Amino acid sequence: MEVSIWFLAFSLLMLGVKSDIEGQILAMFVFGDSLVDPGNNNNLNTLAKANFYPNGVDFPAGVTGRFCNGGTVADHLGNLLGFPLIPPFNNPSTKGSKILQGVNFASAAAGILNDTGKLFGDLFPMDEQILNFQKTVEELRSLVTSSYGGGIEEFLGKSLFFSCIGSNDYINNYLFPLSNTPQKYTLEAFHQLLVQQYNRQLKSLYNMGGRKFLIAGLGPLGCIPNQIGNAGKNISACVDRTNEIASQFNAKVKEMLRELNKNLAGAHFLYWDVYTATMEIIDNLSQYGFKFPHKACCGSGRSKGQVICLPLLPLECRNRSDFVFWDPYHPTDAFNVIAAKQAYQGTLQSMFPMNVQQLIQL
Ligand SMILES: *[C@@H]1O[C@H](CO)[C@@H](O)[C@H](O)[C@H]1NC(C)=O
Ligand SMILES: *[C@@H]1O[C@H](CO)[C@@H](O)[C@H](O)[C@H]1NC(C)=O
Ligand SMILES: *[C@@H]1O[C@H](CO)[C@@H](O)[C@H](O)[C@H]1NC(C)=O
Ligand SMILES: CC(=O)N[C@H]1CO[C@H](CO)[C@@H](O)[C@@H]1O
Repeated sequence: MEVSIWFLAFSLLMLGVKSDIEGQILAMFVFGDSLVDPGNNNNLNTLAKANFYPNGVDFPAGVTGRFCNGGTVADHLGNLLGFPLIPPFNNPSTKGSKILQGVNFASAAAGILNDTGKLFGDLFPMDEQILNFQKTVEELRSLVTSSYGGGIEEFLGKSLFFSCIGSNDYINNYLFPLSNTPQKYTLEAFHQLLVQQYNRQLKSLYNMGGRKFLIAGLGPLGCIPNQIGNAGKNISACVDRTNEIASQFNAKVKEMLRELNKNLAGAHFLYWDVYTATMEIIDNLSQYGFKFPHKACCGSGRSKGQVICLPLLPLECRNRSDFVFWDPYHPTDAFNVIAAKQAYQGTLQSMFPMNVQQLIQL
């Protein structure tokens, strides 16, 4: 009897230790486009890069290739999870112990489709980001055994997979001026093509060991200065048609993730409703500390949305945190701080009420 009480106490103690370990997230792997690219395009032959001032003007690490005055939403989310900056895959120094807390594969101009963004030059489309992840897993295999103790499967199962992709498939493909994609696909068929490819891509990340996924839906693409400046009739309002297109895609992604959650054992895919969260901020601007919802801080032309942020342009906006948008396509550091906090501890959406903080406890 005494023995079993001790055994019980010992077991509870072990459970306590185990659940502490289970509450940890060991690494973060990031996939996506320029919204989360930390400089993977710097050494590629492409126009889609941001490794020049005034990008990074408010970033401790300075100019890095991030399309932002400060940190991306992946940087701020990583910070909340206790990670240092997750290094870019396409950098010779990203190797050895530096990859033990994760790697960022995101590439500016990239989309779900291989063709998306090609008009700007070289890039890593989602399929190639996944191939690059596979290379990282091979490198991690022996590192993980010697430093973490557990196997690679356990390690990946306790990692966060963050994906933020799809905007370019619309903005720089289907909706791009003179694009021939609309001749090949109806809008509905194009949404379906993207969601079917994305489904295959997420499944392959699951098959390689991913279990905890944060999947960002598209933001209100009709509200970016690029759309307002070029396609908007009213510079004080978002472009409804572009917003509708983003919403249609999001609804299909959400449904697709619901299926993955049902069909893939042990998988947790959180759908992050970035669209609603961003509209909430735009509609209640001052409550979030912003003054300008529709025009970019750095850029030129109508709504500062027609010409990208370039070193030659004077940086007129001294208070970057007054702006939702840094340049014609990307939000400011101030916005990314709010968004990351929301992913970490807020309500991501009403359907499956769980946030990243809860996901990592599973
Ligand atoms: C996209 O390109 C990659 C790498 O070149 C290739 O492996 C993959 O099969 C392509 N995807 C599709 C859907 O064709
Ligand atoms: C432009 O949009 C704003 C905000 O929705 C609205 O208040 C204003 O009436 C619109 N102006 C025109 C000319 O439609
Ligand atoms: C920047 O913001 C601060 C505080 O909100 C304000 O005092 C200052 O006048 C602003 N500067 C400019 C150039 O807008
Ligand atoms: C936080 C907050 O005040 N949100 C408000 C934003 O605006 C909408 C529509 O005006 C309100 O319904 C929210 O309560």
